[in-house]
Amino acid sequence: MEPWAPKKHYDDAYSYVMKNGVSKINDFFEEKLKNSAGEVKVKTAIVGTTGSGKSTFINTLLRLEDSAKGAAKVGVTESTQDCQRYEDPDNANIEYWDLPGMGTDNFPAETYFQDVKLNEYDTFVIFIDTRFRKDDLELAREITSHRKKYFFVRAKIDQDVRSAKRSCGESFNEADVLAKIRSECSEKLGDLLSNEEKIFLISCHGFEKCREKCEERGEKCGEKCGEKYQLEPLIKANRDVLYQNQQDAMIRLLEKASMAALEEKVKVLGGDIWKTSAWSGVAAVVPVVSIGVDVLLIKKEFKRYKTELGIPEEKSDEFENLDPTSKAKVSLTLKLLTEFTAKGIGALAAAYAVETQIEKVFSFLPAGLIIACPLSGITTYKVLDYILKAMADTAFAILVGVIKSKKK
Ligand SMILES: Nc1nc2c(ncn2[C@@H]2O[C@H](COP(=O)(O)OP(=O)(O)OP(=O)(O)O)[C@@H](O)[C@H]2O)c(=O)[nH]1
Ligand SMILES: [Mg+2]
Repeated sequence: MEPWAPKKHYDDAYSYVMKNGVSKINDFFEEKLKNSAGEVKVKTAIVGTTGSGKSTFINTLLRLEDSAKGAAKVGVTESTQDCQRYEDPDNANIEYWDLPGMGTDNFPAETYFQDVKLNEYDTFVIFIDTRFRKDDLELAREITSHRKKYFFVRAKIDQDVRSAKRSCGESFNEADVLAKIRSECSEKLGDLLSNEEKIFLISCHGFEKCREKCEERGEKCGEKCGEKYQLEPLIKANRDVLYQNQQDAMIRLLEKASMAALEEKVKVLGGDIWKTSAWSGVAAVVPVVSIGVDVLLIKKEFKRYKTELGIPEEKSDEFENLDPTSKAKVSLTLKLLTEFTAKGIGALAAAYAVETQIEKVFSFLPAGLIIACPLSGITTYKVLDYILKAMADTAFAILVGVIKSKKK
């Protein structure tokens, strides 16, 4: 499902193209991506086995005690019964969803993905505690198959460290214990893990104790504690992916709006042609005048299409920043104007037959002029139609090139 973005940005892009064509469209997109992509709503699902510490993590994120008002419900027995939404305290457009644990009677592992609508989320944090279960791996596989990003959290590390202390006695070494857990996680995840940095060994309880101790000493070292218990790196890694999702969603929205507007604009310009051509036909009553009028008219329309569609001048800064395909198209299209001598127009028109349009030109003309008009009117129609098609093709190439560069 597409992340939600305010419709205002679609409308802005549509209006921009209707007004300016593709002129400086790169700058317009850049500005939107830089200043407005953060308004796209993105969602992270906190998923995994029941009792693994998902709700506790949410409370740590919200900087709330488990018992505080508005905190996620935490408990030694199955606690979260439906999907609960929480806002990131630093960015209201990032939502964390506390999901019910997987593998209970209410949420069996087999149907978990459908039951909690996992497809609606942008990223996933998969929680496990103590042991890896088959279900955890299945869940990761399912998420990967939907091309979504996930992070693995091995929670309650404080418990592991305490247990190791008991069992190892003198030989206890915390760093060794953590390294062993990390390597066990990598081994179990195998090909599901592109990179070991996606595993976070966290402890919300450890973090909270660390922070309390700091405060007792009168120090503010929340970030340092967050680093130690891996909450900070997890939040940052997840935010980086979400930021990219926001950028991607914004560019898709801008693409949709600008393409639709450009199509509309070309349609409107195309609709004008028969009227313009018919007037050129009227001038053909005095045949000597007709050729001169055609050339002027065509040159005038050429310039109008160029402005309306926002085709840049050759050698301008905007032109220099275009991709090679667009540059070549702009050069070719602009060359058409210089080639427009009366003879050139005739040759062009002859090469470009649009017989189906003849009736349109005829239908507009007053009955008495029909005999005198066809040659000039239809020729003008064909030429303008040809020019507009070339110009529109160039404008679309510019737009596609800019969008492509933003999708990288
Ligand atoms: N030692 C320790 N215990 C934790 C930690 N995080 C959570 N717990 C405990 O684990 C138990 C389950 O925590 P929850 O946060 O309710 O787990 P959950 O995954 O939300 O559970 P469900 O909603 O039932 O799926 C609670 O008793 C928590 O206090 C931690 O970092 N260390
Ligand atoms: Mg819970």
